[in-house]
Amino acid sequence: MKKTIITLMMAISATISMAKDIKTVVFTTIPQMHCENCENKIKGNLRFEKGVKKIETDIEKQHVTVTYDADKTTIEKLQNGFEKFGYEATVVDTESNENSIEADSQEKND
Ligand SMILES: [Cu+2]
Repeated sequence: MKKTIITLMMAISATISMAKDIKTVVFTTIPQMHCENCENKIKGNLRFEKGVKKIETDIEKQHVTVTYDADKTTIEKLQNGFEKFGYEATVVDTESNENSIEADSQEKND
């Protein structure tokens, strides 16, 4: 039984070290988004930024949620990306993906 647990833990840590550092950040923008055209403008421009995986917009909350590869870009670089097409992006929330949360808890177990 103990062997099984150790094998399992080794398999999990191998998976974590191989996993990419994918993170999520939520921005709010100036100017605000008003319609589908604004959303498309942000999505259409930002998706060309290096390391951007996914962009979700929410007009009601004025949120632009960007999933990005933290090995390839940073929040600052993403904000610079917004500036290129005339938007100022402010961070309202950040969250790490499941893998990095698991990696954190495993460190405590050691
Ligand atoms: Cu608009």
